[in-house]
Amino acid sequence: MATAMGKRLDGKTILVTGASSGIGKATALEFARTSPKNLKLILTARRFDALKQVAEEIKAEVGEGVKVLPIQLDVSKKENIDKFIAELPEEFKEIDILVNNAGLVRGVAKAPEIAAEDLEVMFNTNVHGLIHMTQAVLPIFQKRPDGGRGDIINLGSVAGREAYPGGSIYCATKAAVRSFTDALRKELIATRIRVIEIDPGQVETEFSVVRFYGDKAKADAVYAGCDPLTAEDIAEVIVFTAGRPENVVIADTLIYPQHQGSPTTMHRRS
Ligand code: NDP
Ligand code: 8X3
Repeated sequence: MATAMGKRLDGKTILVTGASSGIGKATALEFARTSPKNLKLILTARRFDALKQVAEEIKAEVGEGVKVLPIQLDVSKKENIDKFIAELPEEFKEIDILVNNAGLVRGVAKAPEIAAEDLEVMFNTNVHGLIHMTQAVLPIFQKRPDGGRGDIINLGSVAGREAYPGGSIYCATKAAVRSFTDALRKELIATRIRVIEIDPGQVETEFSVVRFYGDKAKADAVYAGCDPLTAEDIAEVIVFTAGRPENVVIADTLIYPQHQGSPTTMHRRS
């Protein structure tokens, strides 16, 4: 029997950016599990083979009720996003939920040692990409009655609330996401468009492997003696926010694992 949340999500078209791993992949799977009878999922990332694998996992788990469209997309360039929206197949054009999840951190350098390339990649992906995608999808929402309908779910971070040494650029990108999200919610107040921010603390995904440029040992050390959140923990929160009744907006969230109290306040088992 379908849950109330499953019924509310039934028939929706959902776009998840950064769905090839971590939180994005888990979110795609969680949406499919929650509403397995009639759902459309558009999954994007740069790694197309990984997206196809996610599509296969969803099909194996829930069957044919969830239609998955994997599309290769680098969100860091506006022209890619415009082309992607323009070329969406007719049956996937009416997006109802946008999960702006694609994002990354590169390095732990402190000024003046921050590489120009890392600065550009982080801002172009986490900030420009999220804003360009939001601007590309909003007109679809705004064509609907009552000023518009749809959900925009942005992945911020605890790092956007409290900056830490060695994370200045990543923290600045997530602070920018927070400001943009807050302003957007206010700009859309006369519509039925919900604007939602998800701010996780420490989640074990490919995030730290990317931060340390592929050095798995350094990434593993980040989680040593801790019980970090899983991608599934955050996926459940994302799907919960999208699955609320239309008049309920979970505007903001902060999700920690038990051992964490801020980006730098951690209890580690000795
Ligand atoms: P992962 O590295 O596991 O996943 C990141 C996803 O973003 C991948 O699917 C990656 O796909 C995609 N991505 C990166 N760059 C681009 C790009 N230019 N264009 C399109 N897709 C891109 O990390 P997480 O799942 O942890 O991260 C997801 C989000 O959660 C990020 O926004 C991150 O900042 C945020 N977050 C993570 C936390 C953590 O501790 N892990 C805590 C708080 C927030 P591909 O490489 O195939 O392009
Ligand atoms: C990821 C959380 O604290 O590693 O957004 O930057 S942190």
